[in-house]
Amino acid sequence: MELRDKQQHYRDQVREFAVQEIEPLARQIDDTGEYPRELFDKLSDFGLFGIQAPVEYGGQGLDTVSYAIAVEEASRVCGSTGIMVAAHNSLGIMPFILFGNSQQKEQYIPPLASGKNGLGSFGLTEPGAGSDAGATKTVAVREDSEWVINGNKCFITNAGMCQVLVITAKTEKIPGSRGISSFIVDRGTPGFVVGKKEDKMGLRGSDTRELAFENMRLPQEKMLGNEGEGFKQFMIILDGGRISIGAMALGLAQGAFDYALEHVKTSSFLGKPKTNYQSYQWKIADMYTKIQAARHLIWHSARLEDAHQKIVLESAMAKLYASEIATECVRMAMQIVGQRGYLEETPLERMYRDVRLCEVGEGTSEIQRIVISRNLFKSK
Ligand code: COS
Repeated sequence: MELRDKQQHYRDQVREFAVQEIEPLARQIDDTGEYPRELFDKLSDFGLFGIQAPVEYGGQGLDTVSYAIAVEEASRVCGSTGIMVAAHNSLGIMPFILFGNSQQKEQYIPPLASGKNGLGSFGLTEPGAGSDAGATKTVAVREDSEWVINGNKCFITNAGMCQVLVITAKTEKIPGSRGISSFIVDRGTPGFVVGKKEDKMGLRGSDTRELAFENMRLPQEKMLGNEGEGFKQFMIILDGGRISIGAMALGLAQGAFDYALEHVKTSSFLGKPKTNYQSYQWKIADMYTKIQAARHLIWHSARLEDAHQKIVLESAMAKLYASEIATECVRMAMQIVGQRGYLEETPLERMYRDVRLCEVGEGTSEIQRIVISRNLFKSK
């Protein structure tokens, strides 16, 4: 699948930036669980916090294919950076781009696109409403001209670094997903409590937290879109988010593959180059084929999105396939490299932990299969 010249040029630029600036700090980020401020500022200067935000709001105004490329390249060297960039762009800013009124766009997109004052975040998941996103228990009750919000959210990416986030809350007592609305919550709003950072298996430099809303009062102008539209808005956002997590999985798979390929090309076994052995040849061939197939699915979804076509089916397939082959490829790379891949001195053990999120985060593989099969059952 060919890239346009501009996309190819962007890919080269992001790769160079990722290799020079992000990769040398990837292990430190994983070890400490802290994201260095200096590197964060470099991501901001490079424009990675406003990839698809319109130029008039201070963003890069790039297409979805370029966005997927940026997430892939960042994740190829550092999963924590990949998910931070992915969650911010697709979940943090996109609700404002797609559903904000002009005042909300003007107020929120420029600072989010720069990232200098913090990131954007997305509060959908709750302790009792993960895969069943419509089971939201957070409630917003109207009192005079304000909404009083109570509830909890969990597994919220970038929560500790966010300047603003969009959340869902039930505004009407209608069962199921209808009656859910979206609200904009600024950091520092009284009653908005950010919990402690979660201690995760992988992606340790990415900031994941619980949130609580305790009699948090918001004026009507903090509602995003119309009352009752929250669930559909979030489903549309997640369609795009699936391209991002697919791209993140792809980057991790490509990073592991590159490491394994280099190992095979430069090592020998029983006095012969490893490239001579079918055992290595087949593993390398299988990995590369699957990685390319995943890239095709991701870029195809991204192109459909750029053409304003529906991507529900395609993005679910892209995320499902990329996540599953990425887990397989990282495991295969470790098998190729042997015990050295199990040591912290190689990136493989980190990738092995990082990649596991892709099959369980932003919609499990099982959820993707539900979305795919529902689409097939209803189509003629
Ligand atoms: N785009 C636009 N509208 C959509 C949509 C989409 N992708 N998906 C659903 N909708 C609409 C439906 O058309 C329906 O509209 P009407 O009420 O007008 O008929 C409404 O939303 C409800 O849809 P549905 O009945 O399919 O909702 P369900 O509760 O059955 O949804 C799944 C079930 C599992 C698909 C949904 O809860 C889901 O995607 N869960 C995963 C959530 C997730 O990924 N969480 C991780 C977040 S981490 S940031």
